[in-house]
Formats: sequence, structure tokens, C-alpha cells
Amino acid sequence: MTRIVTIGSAQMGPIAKDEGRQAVVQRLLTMLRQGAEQGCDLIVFPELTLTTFFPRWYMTDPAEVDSWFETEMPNAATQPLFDEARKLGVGFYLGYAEKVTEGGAVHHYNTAILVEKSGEIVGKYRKTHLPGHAEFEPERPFQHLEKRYFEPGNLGFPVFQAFGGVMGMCICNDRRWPETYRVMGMQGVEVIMLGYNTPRYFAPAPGLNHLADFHNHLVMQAGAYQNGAFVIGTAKAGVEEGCDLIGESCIIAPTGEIMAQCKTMGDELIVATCDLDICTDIQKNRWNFAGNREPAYYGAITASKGVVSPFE
Ligand code: CDT
Repeated sequence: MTRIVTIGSAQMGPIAKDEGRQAVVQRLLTMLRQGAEQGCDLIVFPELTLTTFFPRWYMTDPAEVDSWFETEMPNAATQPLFDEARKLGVGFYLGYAEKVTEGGAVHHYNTAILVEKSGEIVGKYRKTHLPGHAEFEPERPFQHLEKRYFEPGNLGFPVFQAFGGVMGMCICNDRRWPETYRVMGMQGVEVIMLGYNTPRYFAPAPGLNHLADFHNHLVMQAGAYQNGAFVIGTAKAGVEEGCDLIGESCIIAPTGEIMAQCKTMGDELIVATCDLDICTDIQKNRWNFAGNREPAYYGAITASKGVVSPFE
């Protein structure tokens, strides 16, 4: 029996600061329906899909900060997306800002969920590698305050049995870290979904700006090949509230090859037919982790957070 999953990457153009969640959900519904027409089983939406990328603004009023977060999912604004998914039989990955009370304390996470064709939530991931800074930095043309508004995720990198395969998620900056892919690779992941909001201007090292698109694909293609998994990368693209976000959303095969790529900087759906048995072939016959890895020598990866020089 073949394991074919038809997957869409639903890139979004900019979301204005005053664009309400209901209007955004209408845009998502349009692409969900396009996906159904093109035979999609699953559609991947971007990071923080429901609003503009609010961490670019410094806020001190907790109520204002909380206005960007969802306290339940689905909720009134997103219920139509879940209803349409069930009606059409098309699942989705959705990124959003999550406010939750757990263990008697309030937490804020940059979260993604996986929703099956039934409309049920079958997986949740909370962003681990938070980029940016926690305090106002006046020298920046725009802020990137993810370290102020979110805690690092507390779920690790779980994988889920869904859509006939082994599914994993990460979010934006996570894609730059090889550990993200490998921890899922060690669980036999077959499809890694990720949404991103990537400003073309990187304040800490602007000399890298002209390579932003290259680095985007470089890390995702490497992660796909090295773990024998499909990687679906979905951008929020274009000039959003004056901030230029890269696009080039894509669907990458377990060989590392790009199967489909967005051509615009707006709302655009790309689709690829993904044969999950290609993952099995590459995982078993190219890599065979059990036969070839040497974990006794990998301890430095988890022993410390930063570099430990053997020369000091
Ligand atoms: N959203 C997100 O994680 N963006 C980062 C860029 C952060 S620049 C401070 C990324 O890796 O694309």
C-alpha cells in the first residue's frame, strides 16, 4: 500500500496591524478551499498566522500584549477554519500565539497545532528556539521581541501519527538549528512542517542580509536530506507594516530537492504529492542511523548550551 500525502504550503502576504482575525481566517479559508480543489490532504499555514507579526513592537501594557494571544483553540474567530477543514476533509498546521494557564501559572508560547481531516487537534508544538531580544533596542529599525513575549516551549520536539505517517512540527528560527531536525529524525519523522516570519534585515549581523533567501532554503534542505523527511516551509511574506519579510515558501523532498516553491510575495498555495515511502527508503538505505551513528561521541551537543573550548 502506497502512502501518498498531498501537501500544500499556504504562504500568506502581509497582515496589517489592524486586520482582524476574522479577515485573516477568510484568507485562510480561501487557500483551504483551493487546497481541497487540488486534492490536498494537509495544508501548512505560517507562524503566528492569525495576526501581524506583533513582536516587532515594544509593549509594556500586559493587556495590550495579551490582545495578540489566543486563550482557546478553536475559538470564535478560528472555528470556521476547523469546520471547513472537517467538511472538506483537509487537515492543517496553524501557528498562533498561545496564552495558557498550566501548573497554576500563566504562560505565553509561540505555538503550532496539527489538525486532522476530522477537524480534531492531534498535535501541538511550542517554539523552542526564540530569537531576538527582551528589552527595547533603539538602534534597531524595528524590534524583534520574541524573548520578551514568549517563553521557550516546554514540549520538546514530539512527533505524531497522523495522515498515515509520522508528523513533526517546528517554528521559524527552530529551522536553523540541526538539533531540531535530528531530535525528530531520531523518532522516525517523515514530514516536518514549519511556518516562518523572517525579516530580510537581520540587525545583529546585517552583512548576512543578502543571503537571507539562500540560508532559508539551505537549512531546510539540509534538515530534509539528513533525516530523510519532507520539509514544508511556509512564510508570511512581503512588506508588513514596513518590515520586509522573505518568501520562497517551499516543499522539500527527503532527497533535499525542492519540489515546489512560491513565486510571489502574497497569499499563494503550492502543492506537492509526497510519497512517504521515499522517507523509509532514505532513512533505511542511505542513513541507517542504528548502523552508522556514533552517539558515544555526540555528548558535547547536550552537555552545554554554549561552546566549551578545549583550549582554555
Ligand atoms: N520568527 C523568527 O523566528 N524569525 C527569525 C529571525 C529572527 S531575527 C531576530 C528567523 O530565524 O527567521
